[in-house]
Amino acid sequence: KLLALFASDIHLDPALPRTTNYFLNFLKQQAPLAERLYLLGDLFEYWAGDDDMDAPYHQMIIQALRDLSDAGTAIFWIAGNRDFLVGNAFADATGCQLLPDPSLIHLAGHTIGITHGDALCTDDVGYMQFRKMVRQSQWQETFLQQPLAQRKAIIEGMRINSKSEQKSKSAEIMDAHPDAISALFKQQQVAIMIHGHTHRPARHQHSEGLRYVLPDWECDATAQNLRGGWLAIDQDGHFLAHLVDGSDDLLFTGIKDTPPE
Ligand code: OKV
Ligand code: MN
Repeated sequence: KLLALFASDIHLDPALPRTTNYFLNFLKQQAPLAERLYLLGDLFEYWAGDDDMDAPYHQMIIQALRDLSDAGTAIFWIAGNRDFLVGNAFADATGCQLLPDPSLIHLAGHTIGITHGDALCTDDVGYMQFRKMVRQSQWQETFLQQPLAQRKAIIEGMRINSKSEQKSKSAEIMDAHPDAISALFKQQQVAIMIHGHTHRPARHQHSEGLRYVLPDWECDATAQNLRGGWLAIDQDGHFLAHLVDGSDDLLFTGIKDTPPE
C-alpha cells in the first residue's frame, strides 16, 4: 500500500468532460491504493460557495470523494486560488479534512512542507494584494452573503478579464519566486516541499532542499497537449512521479526517486 498521493490543479469544470472523467477514474483506480490523498488546491476551476453543492456536477464529484474516504483513504485538502471558498459543509459531505496553507506533514520519516503554491508567486504584486483581501474571513463572509448567481457572475467576469490580462504578464512573475521558496524552506524547517499552482511540473534541487511541483490536468485538449498526474510516496519513503504521457488513454509512468535522509 502507498502512504500518500498528492495532486493539484485539476480545474474540474462541467465543460471539461474528459478531465472530469480522468479524475473520477483516478479516484476509483489509483487513490484507493493509498492511505492518504492530499489535494493541494484548485481541484475546481472555481468554487463560488458551499451553497453550490447541490449542482449535479458538484454532487457527482462530492460523492466520488465520499466513496473514497468511506473506503478508507483519508483525504486532506489545501485550498487553491480558485476554490478557497470551500468550507465545512464541503468537508463534511466529502470527508475531506481542511488544512491550512502551508502545512507540515510527516510521512515515512520525511518531514514535508505542502502548499498550493500561489503564495510563492510574490512577484505578482497585484495578485498578492487580491489574495490577502479574499483570504480574510470578514471579506469572505460579506462575499458569501450575495446570492449564488451574483457570485458566479462576478467570478465569471473575473475569468474573462484575467484571460486578457494574463497574456501581458511575463512568465517569470507567474512562477514561484526563489526568495519565497527559500523563506518557506526556512520557516517550515523542511528539506522536502510539494506544491502545485504554477503548472510547471518539476523536481527542483535547491540548496535548502527538494521541491516537487505537481502538474495541472488538461485532458480535453488535443492529444499532444494532454497533461496531468500525481506524486506518490511509498512505505519506504520513495517518491514516485506519475505523469500523463500524452497518449489518448491515461498512461502513467512511475519515476522512482529516493530523497536523501
Ligand atoms: C486564475 C489567476 C485569475 C494566478 C474568485 C472566488 C472571488 C474564485 C475566484 C476568480 C479568478 C479564478 C476564480 C484566475 C488565476 C488569476 C489572476 C492571477 C496568479 C472568487 C472564487 F474573489 F470572487 F471571491 N476566481 N479566476 N492568477 O480568472 O480564472 O494564478 S481566474
Ligand atoms: Mn492555482
